[in-house]
Amino acid sequence: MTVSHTVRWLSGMLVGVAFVCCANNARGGMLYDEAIHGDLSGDRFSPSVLEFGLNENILRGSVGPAAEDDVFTFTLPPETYLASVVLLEYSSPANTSFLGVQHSDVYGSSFNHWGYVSFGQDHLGNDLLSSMAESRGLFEAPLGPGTYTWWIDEYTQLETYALRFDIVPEPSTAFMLLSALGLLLGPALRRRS
Ligand SMILES: [Ca+2]
Ligand SMILES: [Ca+2]
Repeated sequence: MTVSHTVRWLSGMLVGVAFVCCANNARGGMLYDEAIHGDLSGDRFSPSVLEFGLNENILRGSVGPAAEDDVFTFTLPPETYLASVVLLEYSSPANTSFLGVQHSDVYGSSFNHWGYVSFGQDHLGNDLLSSMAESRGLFEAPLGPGTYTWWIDEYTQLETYALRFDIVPEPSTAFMLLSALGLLLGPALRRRS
């Protein structure tokens, strides 16, 4: 293959890569704010279904006192993973709240968690997902494709919170694209040098 053929082939590949990237960006992250979109379900067996997308998904709401909990579920499609869950905002007189996760479309048990974390002001700006993974050692962060249900609870006091769920393409996808570009660019650059 001549250099000109290689360059034309590379151009076609770049267009393809750009198309894939744009398509992925089109499924961008979302904002769910209870003040705008309504209270999330408090039923562990009928959670609110959220359509999270790639990039940053922000969830803002409140729980407690009494039995006001928030339970929601979302599905990570193939070739995506949940990289982190960052606490952006938090306010509660108790300063101790609970976030649990189940690898399921419901939260079947209120005491047998797949992963969990107790969090408060000290966790602002921190990734909670790694602590949840370490809590029982049943999974590792990041989370891969699948359906996960989350439960936010505050025992006695009003709690307001904002969480950011960071969803990104699987490393293998980006790695394969970069590897393909490297294989294409390598011979072309060597011939031109
Ligand atoms: Ca709520
Ligand atoms: Ca609720």
